[in-house]
Amino acid sequence: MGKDAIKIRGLYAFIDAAYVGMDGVEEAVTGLVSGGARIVQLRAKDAAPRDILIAARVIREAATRSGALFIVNDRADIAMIAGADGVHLGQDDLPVAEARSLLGPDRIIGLSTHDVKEAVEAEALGADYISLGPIFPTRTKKDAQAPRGLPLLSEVRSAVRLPIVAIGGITRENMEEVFKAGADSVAIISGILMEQDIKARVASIVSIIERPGAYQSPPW
Ligand code: TZP
Ligand code: MG
Repeated sequence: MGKDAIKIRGLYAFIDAAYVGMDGVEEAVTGLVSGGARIVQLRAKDAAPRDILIAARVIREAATRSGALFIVNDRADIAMIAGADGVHLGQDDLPVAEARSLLGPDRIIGLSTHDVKEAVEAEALGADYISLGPIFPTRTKKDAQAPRGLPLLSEVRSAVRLPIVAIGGITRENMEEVFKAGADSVAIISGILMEQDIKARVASIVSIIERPGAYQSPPW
């Protein structure tokens, strides 16, 4: 496990260009980190690689100033060039081994999973954390698979030691049951980025997560 993977816990926040636009990246990252986000992922599905790189550099600076981890979605090359802390790969992106050879042992590699088999494989492949989802219905991911539900999250929790980032339809209101089902971290996209005041929403989520006893401690 990369040395920073242990930091994959609590809120996993996003800068998703579908919500904030490429022009809104700087304002969004400022809102997220000033609200207390410790992990931010850049997700820009429809942007050109050179525009993703520009956005990544903006986020890199803001994340460095605040000490947050910065993860780039899909693109190990852009993660490397921008000096991100890691990359988040889908099942059809570069294989973990190839991304690892690009990024080296210390960068974080996350892998999207949808069932127990993929989760166990991800661990064997050397991923540092997995995402699991969609837990609930979501409108953010156009090609999302059917909602997995909390029982599957608990099954995956028993099957792997890696940090689990639960994703899909998670909100401030339902995140506590997601942690209780075994998530180490909750990914929340629309539940933050559709808010008028991103900073206030993040601060509110973080204060709930940090309340003593609000969720189970990671096993590692
Ligand atoms: N992967 C599985 S569900 C999802 C992704 C990227 C979208 C989650 O977005 P939201 O708005 O938090 O439901
Ligand atoms: Mg992807």
